Amino acid sequence: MGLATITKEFRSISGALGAFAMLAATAPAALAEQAYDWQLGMQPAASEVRDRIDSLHHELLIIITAITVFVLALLLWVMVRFNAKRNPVPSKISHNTVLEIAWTLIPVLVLVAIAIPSFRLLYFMDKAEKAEMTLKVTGHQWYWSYEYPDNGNVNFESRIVVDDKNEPAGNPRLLQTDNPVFLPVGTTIRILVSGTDVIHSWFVPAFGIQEYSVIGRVNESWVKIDREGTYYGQCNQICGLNHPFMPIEIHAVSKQEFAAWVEKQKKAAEKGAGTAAVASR
Ligand SMILES: [Cu+2]
Repeated sequence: MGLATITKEFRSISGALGAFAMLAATAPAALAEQAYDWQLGMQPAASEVRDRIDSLHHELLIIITAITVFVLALLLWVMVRFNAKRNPVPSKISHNTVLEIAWTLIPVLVLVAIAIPSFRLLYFMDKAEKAEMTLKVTGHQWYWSYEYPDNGNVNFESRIVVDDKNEPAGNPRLLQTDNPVFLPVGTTIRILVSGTDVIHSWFVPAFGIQEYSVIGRVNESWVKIDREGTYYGQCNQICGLNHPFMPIEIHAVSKQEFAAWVEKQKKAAEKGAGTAAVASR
């Protein structure tokens, strides 16, 4: 490969990288709460739990990179310095107490250094401190149902909106539901997850929540949503035929808007013989 070819290669690679960076930077803001084409990295965080998950991820990435580089350097050193040509008479030493203690103790210390922030995060995610309201989520084959025990027991089923050619362009495919979940921002919300048939999993990446919905059990999680917007999630436990078709759509709104939505749901429930399966779009 001549110098000119290398320069040309480099130019095309850096051009592609530049285009890629621009693509990432100009990803439509409206789609920020869901995955988009050619996405790199994770969805932006919308809760403190997810912020902390991201921080731990970054810390681990640094540790992993350092270890990988160190091991690679050792391997290269051995290959170059101690190959059969340069080192024809190999050493017969088979023990070195200091070295053996070091390569046992250092990995233990690295694991402890990882375990401390990891457990701290695990307990932070575990339960809401002083929850202001509760959302109960139930997984079914193949849809979700929701209950708001602290808000007049509003409850409804939420099913996928299948592809509709009349939908305005830009609406996310296979992520929309007929009855989106409404939640207030800036509110500590306890989330209880259960199931009725097989194991599902309520997964909302932007909130950092992935909770199994298990029959006869109630799993707990929580969220305090940072900002208004529409957030999407999916069942991420293989649960059967229509596993990919039970999306989660959450509209995070202001406390006032949420209160208004609750009132609307309650009124509709009174009219509709006690069941509040109200289309809210
Ligand atoms: Cu499922």
